[in-house]
Amino acid sequence: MLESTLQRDASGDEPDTLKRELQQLRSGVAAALGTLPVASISSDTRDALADVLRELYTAAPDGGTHSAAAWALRQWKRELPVIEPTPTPHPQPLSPQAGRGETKNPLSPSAGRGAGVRGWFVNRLGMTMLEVPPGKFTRNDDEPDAKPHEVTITRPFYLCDREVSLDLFTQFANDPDYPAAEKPKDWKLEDYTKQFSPTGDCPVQSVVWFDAVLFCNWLSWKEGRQACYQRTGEKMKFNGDREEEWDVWNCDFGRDGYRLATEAEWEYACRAAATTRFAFGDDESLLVRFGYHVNNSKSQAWPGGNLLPNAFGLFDMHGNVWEWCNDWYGAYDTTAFDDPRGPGTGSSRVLRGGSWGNPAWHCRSAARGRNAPSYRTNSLGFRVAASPCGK
Ligand SMILES: [Ca+2]
Repeated sequence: MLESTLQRDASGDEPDTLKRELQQLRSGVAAALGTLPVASISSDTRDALADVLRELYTAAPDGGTHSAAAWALRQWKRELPVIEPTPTPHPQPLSPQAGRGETKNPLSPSAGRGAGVRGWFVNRLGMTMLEVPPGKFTRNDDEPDAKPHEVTITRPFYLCDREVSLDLFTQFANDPDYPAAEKPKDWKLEDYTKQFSPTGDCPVQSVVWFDAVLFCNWLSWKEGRQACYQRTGEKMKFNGDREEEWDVWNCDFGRDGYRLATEAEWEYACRAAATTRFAFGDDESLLVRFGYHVNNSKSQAWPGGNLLPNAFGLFDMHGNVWEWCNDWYGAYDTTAFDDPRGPGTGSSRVLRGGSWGNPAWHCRSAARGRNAPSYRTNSLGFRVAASPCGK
């Protein structure tokens, strides 16, 4: 049935609602297969189901099914098929003025979208970028005086299926072909880093916001895309435990490179259309299946993709490591509800999702964290996003 479902979907003839229902069915079945005790299934059936999962992993048009199938195959200790990376980025750099209707950028979900075209891709560094469709969510930080308000994400964007790994960040920090001035200043693969991320596929942590931004620019360079982040040339003072002077950075959302998600994009993606406290509902006892937090982490971060993804196919949005967002932290702007990007300046940057060291409450979709962009600790990491095109 699943195979015929795939074939029907590949025809591209179904209305959107049917497509969504089919996607939910496929991703739900894939995840459910991963929960079955493998020993209880005959080997013939097991092989046949593994073939279906591989097909879903490679050909599903939506990231939710792709990630659920990957998770199930890992539970069954089956190798994942190799996905060919997107061969080349956009052949001609997009101008920052590139409009919303642009379809030539391969990051655009509408680019070449026809029968069987996937809403996700794997880049040349092996990172899986998932399309997050536009939509609305209700923002409410659960504080007693907070007024819920609806926020709209007007454009699709891409978000990596997992946090940036220790291996990838180390590759960046050690890249001999990249200018030293554009690399992290004080990040080192020291014992304390390895202690909390014991293998290279664990998320990097102990990175400051500036390190995350530098990584995004390196990744854009590696992938032949335009750097989103530029220093303005200005400096700003900060008085924390000691006086600091920071470079002022600008993020150009019109560029086709990699960047951090805005706080609104992050929460929208974390919720994956759920209106409950977590993407999976309100019952925090279920968090052990979706996110590493104080009850299941054994006081460390864990490899991305170990636990169940959300409906968009994103792993570890709840817990594992906190994730730096692009925004300065501030009270929510309750006058602008489309694609909010936070205050123009501030003294701390937004962190989202909670970590291996936190109780469930700090890992819920609406929970806001913050710290100075120069703050470094073993529970802070990040994941990368990319605009589809244009501003
Ligand atoms: Ca996380």
